Amino acid sequence: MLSGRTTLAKFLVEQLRGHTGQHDLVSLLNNVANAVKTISSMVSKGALDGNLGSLGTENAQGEIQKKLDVLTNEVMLGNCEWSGQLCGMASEEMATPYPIPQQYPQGEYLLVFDPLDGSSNIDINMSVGTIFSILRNATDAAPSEQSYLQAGAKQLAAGYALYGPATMLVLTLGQGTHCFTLNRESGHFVLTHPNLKMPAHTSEFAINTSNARFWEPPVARYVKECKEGASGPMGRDFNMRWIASMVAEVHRILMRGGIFMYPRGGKDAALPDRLRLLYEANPMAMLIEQAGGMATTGRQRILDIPPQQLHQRVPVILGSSNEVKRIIRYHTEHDNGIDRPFVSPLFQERSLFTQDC
Ligand code: AFP
Repeated sequence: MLSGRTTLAKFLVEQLRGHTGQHDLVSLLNNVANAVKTISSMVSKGALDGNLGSLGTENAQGEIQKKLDVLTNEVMLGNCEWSGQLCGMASEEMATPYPIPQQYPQGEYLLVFDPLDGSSNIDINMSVGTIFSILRNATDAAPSEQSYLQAGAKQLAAGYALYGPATMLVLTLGQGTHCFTLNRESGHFVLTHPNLKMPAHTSEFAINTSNARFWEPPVARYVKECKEGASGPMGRDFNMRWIASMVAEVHRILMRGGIFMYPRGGKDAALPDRLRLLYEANPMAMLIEQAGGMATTGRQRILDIPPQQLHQRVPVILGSSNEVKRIIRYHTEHDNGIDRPFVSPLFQERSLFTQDC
């Protein structure tokens, strides 16, 4: 019994009424939602289906694939390839784009996704998610890899599913960010958090501090000040969270504010950035902006980045707007050379203050 509540199917028809290509986008998003329901069921079985653990293969970025990375990728392909809205798909788990098989009608949209983000958490029964983004193929020709290299500002829709205690689908079509909860009895996604608006102000930050020695000075400065709390320049105490699952992290921030950072500076010098632009940073940036937040590399709005490669990685700083603005300012000050720590000339030479005289 839905008690008059809005289902995803009804919401999509109402949001897209009168838009060009309305029926195709509604059908495509319903297919994505069906894939999400299947993935939700798969991950909820835990070890019962024998699907946990590594597969022993590597994905396009050289990361060891979990069995569920590959299985969930197949679920997304299988649910979305047949119904005529898409002309191609690309995912974290495939080195090159997937053309829609010839036996199916070809559409005008491109679907880009990470089928199981945070999958290193799956074996310990922590929250994971699926992230997706929909683009329009700019020409009538069959899409090439180049067709996917569109700035995030061109996304027609973006969203994620969070597989936590409840399965939630968070979606934007460019008119706000809306959150649906899966009713497992009826099988419907029900609109539970319409038009999310995140607070501009926050006292909660999320970053993997084990990478601190690799951070650029503006990020190190910000985190140092958060840790100084009420006794530092922030003038208030901060709290820290790190789940190592971007979907869960972004969901917390959408719900109660906060800031998430995966900035430049990884343990691997050859891969200084961690998160992927097309299927992690761009969809999350659109959702955050549509809820009143901001998303940046520190020096550039995420949604304005012209992609150069399908699996391109970028620094990501997103969340409550006041804090994101502060970090952008720290980057600007650093780049202009005006945030250098003050060093007293008294300490430069042998002096009264040195211990070795
Ligand atoms: P996996 O999908 O390989 O688990 O990576 C998850 C992720 O891309 C993102 O969801 C997390 O924010 C981030 O990596 C966690 O990175 P750390 O392992 O450095 O904490």
